[in-house]
Amino acid sequence: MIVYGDARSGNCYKIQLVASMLEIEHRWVHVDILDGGTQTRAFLSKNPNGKIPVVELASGTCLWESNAILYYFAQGTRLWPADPLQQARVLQWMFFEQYSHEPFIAVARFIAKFLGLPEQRQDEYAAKQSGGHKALRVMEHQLAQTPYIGGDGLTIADVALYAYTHVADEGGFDLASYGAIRRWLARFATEPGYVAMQR
Ligand SMILES: N[C@@H](CCC(=O)N[C@@H](CS)C(=O)NCC(=O)O)C(=O)O
Repeated sequence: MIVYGDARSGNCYKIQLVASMLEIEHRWVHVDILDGGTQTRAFLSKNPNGKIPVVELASGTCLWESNAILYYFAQGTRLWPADPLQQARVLQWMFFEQYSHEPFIAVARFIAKFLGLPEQRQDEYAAKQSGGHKALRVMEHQLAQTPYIGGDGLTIADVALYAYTHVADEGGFDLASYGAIRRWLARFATEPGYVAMQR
């Protein structure tokens, strides 16, 4: 299996995490998004949406969208619950991650860390802060009640949300007032198979 990605991207780091936690052998091929690496004809044949991560299975089939890739690998493992309601709960948090969390926290981080906070994107960066903090408050509320985001056990919803939450400071989000989130981040980093993000 080949993973096309950039290790500094949270969406790609999710795949690195799940592969390590589930001991899935793979080869990592670096794709540079700032240098047009996702817009080449060869890359677009793997993902017509022109984004990383992409996983190319041994059969040659390609799968994209980070959370769909997490689901593909997690089925039948400790990271995917058996109960249908719990499964829906995990999906609830993964959709939350993509619609209410990543578009604020990941994009603010991209503007600051990858682009160096250029003048023409400073208003956009500032506008991302309130949405990011709203997402963090929602997570804080849940994590004050349960040890993991979906309830009592670790799932791919934790993997999906850990990826950008643990580097939220790089997007200007101070986690000091989010005690439950910080305890959850610390707990997550002790899970078997955990690997740190290359930053
Ligand atoms: N919803 C997608 C988002 C993927 C995404 O935005 N990838 C970024 C890097 S983190 C990318 O490839 N950007 C390049 C581009 O949009 O041209 C996922 O979860 O995989």
